[in-house]
Amino acid sequence: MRKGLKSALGILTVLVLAAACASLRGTQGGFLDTRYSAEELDLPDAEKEDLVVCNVDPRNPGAAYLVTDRREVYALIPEETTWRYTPIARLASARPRIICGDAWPGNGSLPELYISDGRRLVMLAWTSAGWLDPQLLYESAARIPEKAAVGDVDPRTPGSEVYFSADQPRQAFWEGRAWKVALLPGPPGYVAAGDADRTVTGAELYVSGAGATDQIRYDGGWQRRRIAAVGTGQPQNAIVVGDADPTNPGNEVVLNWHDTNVRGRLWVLARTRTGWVSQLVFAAGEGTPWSLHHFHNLAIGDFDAAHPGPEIVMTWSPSTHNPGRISVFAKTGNRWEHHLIWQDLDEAHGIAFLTLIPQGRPAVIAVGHPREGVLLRIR
Ligand SMILES: [Ca+2]
Ligand SMILES: [Ca+2]
Ligand SMILES: [Ca+2]
Ligand SMILES: [Ca+2]
Repeated sequence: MRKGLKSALGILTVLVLAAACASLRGTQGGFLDTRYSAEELDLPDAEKEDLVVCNVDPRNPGAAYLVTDRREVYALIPEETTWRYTPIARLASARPRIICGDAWPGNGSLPELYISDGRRLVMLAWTSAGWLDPQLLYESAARIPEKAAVGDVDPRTPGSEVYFSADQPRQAFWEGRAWKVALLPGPPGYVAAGDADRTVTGAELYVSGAGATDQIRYDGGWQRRRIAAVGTGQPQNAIVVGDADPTNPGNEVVLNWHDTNVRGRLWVLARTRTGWVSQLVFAAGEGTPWSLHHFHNLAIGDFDAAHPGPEIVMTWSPSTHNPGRISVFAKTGNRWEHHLIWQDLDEAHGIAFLTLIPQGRPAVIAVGHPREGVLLRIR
């Protein structure tokens, strides 16, 4: 990190620490499911694009990492009654997306942060010497539109690789001394990596574009095949792999989509004994005058004990920007339930599950525009 920036960030940290002392306020109106409590978080005063909860820094287990439109990456560190936040890097792009995973052996089994930063894919890693300068993994001619994905999809490399899409889907992998990037087959799309197919050993890659979601795996060569044709004609906004459906063993692929004049849809793709099945979980705007539905990020976790098994949480808006909403989707028997648990005037974008230390209580943290951050817990 350049010296001038480092000292500027140091001064900023002190100011931020002072401001954070009075950080907890009651939620300022808006809708909230009475089973939950909400804390409005005093976070960096910039549009918050995305966040991830990650044990990237062993000094701060349970910390969240935030990227803003002011090109900053912050560590958000939960403390007894407040949150401390501190800048850790400055990047190039105003619309970054962030994920966490372990694809770099240079800091052992600690995970790293991978940020789609405009046309660049960047790694932020903590080592025993501190935060490394942002490492450029790839610079693309085309924009890298969404989050990268980390998973051990390729058996030829030890451990996990990083996947992303620009003009085509690509794989970045650490080759002992340097990052290498290889092309994957087929058209680009939003990517997710994980083990959602028990008939294929290990993790698979999922690439989802307009009206088509494909599985990519390595079996003596890259193989790509269609598993769903949902979201016809329009791009989706998020895709994740996790155990979303308790009635189907193991993980599923969850994705949403929206575009102008299209009613948003949330889908779960499940590999059953007989093949891939697409389940429509939520169709926003049926029977309403709304024509725009911006679905944002998704996360999967077992958060709410009122539902046995896991839940999906999603940030979205019933119109172009606000209000921001958080919904929970949970499957009981054959039925997907929808609970709108939070709504406020600010837009909600990034969302992640969190375990509050030391209480060990589960919580959901969400951030958005123009400046809100909210922490939801079960009462
Ligand atoms: Ca590592
Ligand atoms: Ca591998
Ligand atoms: Ca598998
Ligand atoms: Ca499942």
